[in-house]
Amino acid sequence: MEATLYVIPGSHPAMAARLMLELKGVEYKRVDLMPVISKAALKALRFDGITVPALKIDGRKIQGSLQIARELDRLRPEPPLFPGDPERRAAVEAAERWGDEVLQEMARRILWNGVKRNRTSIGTYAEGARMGVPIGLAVKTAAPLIAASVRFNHASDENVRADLAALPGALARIDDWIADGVLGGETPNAADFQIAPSLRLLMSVDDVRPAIASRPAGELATRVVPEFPGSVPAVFPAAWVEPLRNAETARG
Ligand SMILES: N[C@@H](CCC(=O)N[C@@H](CS)C(=O)NCC(=O)O)C(=O)O
Repeated sequence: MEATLYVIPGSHPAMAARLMLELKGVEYKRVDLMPVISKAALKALRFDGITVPALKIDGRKIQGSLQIARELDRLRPEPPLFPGDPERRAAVEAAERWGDEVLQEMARRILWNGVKRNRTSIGTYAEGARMGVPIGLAVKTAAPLIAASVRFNHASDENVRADLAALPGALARIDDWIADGVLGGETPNAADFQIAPSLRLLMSVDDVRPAIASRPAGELATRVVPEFPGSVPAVFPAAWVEPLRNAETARG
């Protein structure tokens, strides 16, 4: 099986695809792309969409972490990414979809707004990546790229303040799924692989990490994704972070 995975370093759905390929034991070549520039690169490679993860496998082009999960299960059924029982499969798919549509976007907005406030932090997400240009140079020229990413991802101050306020509810939902056995089984399923990288990306943001690390969601994230690059120092106004601190105190 010949596979090439196109990623952006620090991309959470790209990490999901990497981990699923590893679980399935599929050897692949990883190509690291710069954000924004990735869109043109993917067009040149004749992918239909403009986002990573993008996978070429045995001549086929598959884009999107959900689609990649299904294609991998089709090509290599063991170990399965979804439960065989239809009811349990539906629960995993619902959690996976929420991870894709809601949590992924929250994490992306919080990250880019944080990076906008501390631009040099962008370089920390490229640790271990092969970008084709020295990381120091990429960081120096990153300002327009960060501005474009903030716009593209709707990472406005207003949205991010609302995301930080909504995060305790999102974390409680994940803890509930873990308690119900939808997430957190011995072998991770597609929803674990979808949700854990978003949590890891959020945990790379210093203002957010304490609200996640010591709860079941945080333990799941570090177990499923042992290594995740990047770090944004404390950058958000205290009033924005307050809902997270209140949620921590309420949990004891
Ligand atoms: N929900 C899609 C989203 C993919 C997505 O938006 N990827 C981002 C990186 S995390 C991307 O390629 N953005 C383009 C850019 O940053 O220029 C998935 O799970 O595959």
